[in-house]
Amino acid sequence: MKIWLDGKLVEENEAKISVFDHGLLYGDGIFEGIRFYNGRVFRLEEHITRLFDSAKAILMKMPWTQEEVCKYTCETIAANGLTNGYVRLVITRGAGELGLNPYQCPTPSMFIIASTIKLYPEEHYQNGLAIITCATRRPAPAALMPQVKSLNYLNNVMAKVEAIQGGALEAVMLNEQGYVAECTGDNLFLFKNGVLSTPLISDGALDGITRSVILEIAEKLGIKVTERSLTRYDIFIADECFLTGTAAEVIPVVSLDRRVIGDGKPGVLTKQFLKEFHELAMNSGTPFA
Ligand code: PXG
Repeated sequence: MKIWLDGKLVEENEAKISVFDHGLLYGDGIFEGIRFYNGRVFRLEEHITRLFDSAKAILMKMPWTQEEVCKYTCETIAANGLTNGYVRLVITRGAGELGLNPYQCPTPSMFIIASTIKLYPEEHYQNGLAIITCATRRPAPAALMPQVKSLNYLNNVMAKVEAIQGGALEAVMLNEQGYVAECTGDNLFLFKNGVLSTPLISDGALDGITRSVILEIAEKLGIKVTERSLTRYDIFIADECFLTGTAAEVIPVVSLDRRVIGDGKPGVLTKQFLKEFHELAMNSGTPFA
């Protein structure tokens, strides 16, 4: 596997970063996960824009332009001979002295990995996912900005552990007020009486790219959407529920905390959104070959 690292494509075993890198020492850095389908990168510009917004928010001065980062992303995928898969971009604060001060790190490091990812077994895309609510809360937006796709994922990792230990593959995370924020690596949607609802970003959700694709599809289909504070109650009484994310794509949810949602099968509207999503994914995007 060829890895893009600070301007060069190198072999995997040569792709190394310093133990003094603040990305490793403090989680001081940002990332993006992007899928490519059929020789085209899905929503590349949106992902790279979010990456640069994350950089701006954490005062990281980017030595590359957005166009350059798009180009390096495409080059890395092409160099690995992949047609469908997943590309991960990581930008760390770079190597510096010990101590939190990011100004100790003169230049950020970037690496790009083009690979594949599978979050959930195929059967759950057909039959739906059983999820649980975890006790681990999302940090308050004033503590850690939810829009920043940072390298601080310990909160999400601990929530994922709770899911697994509770016999589920994914967990709903609540914020400090008890409102639904999102899952550990996906945004959450539900349908009630034909209306699509999803939590507010200010309730602690990442402003997901797949989330915005779903909102576009809803607009195209003329389905009413509300972005609002949701509680577990709203999920319990929902007709349908599904999760979205680059890695997860669109996956139906059929129970929460062992309570059946709707009729316990992936819903009609969810299936329609799944289909629309795959059509968009397979037929749009930035060619990389
Ligand atoms: N919430 C969180 C906390 C995420 O990390 C999403 C929502 C969905 O956002 P997008 O923009 O992808 O629709 C994410 C994204 C991985 C992996 O390696 C995780 C994500 C994306 C890609 C890979 O587990 N999470």
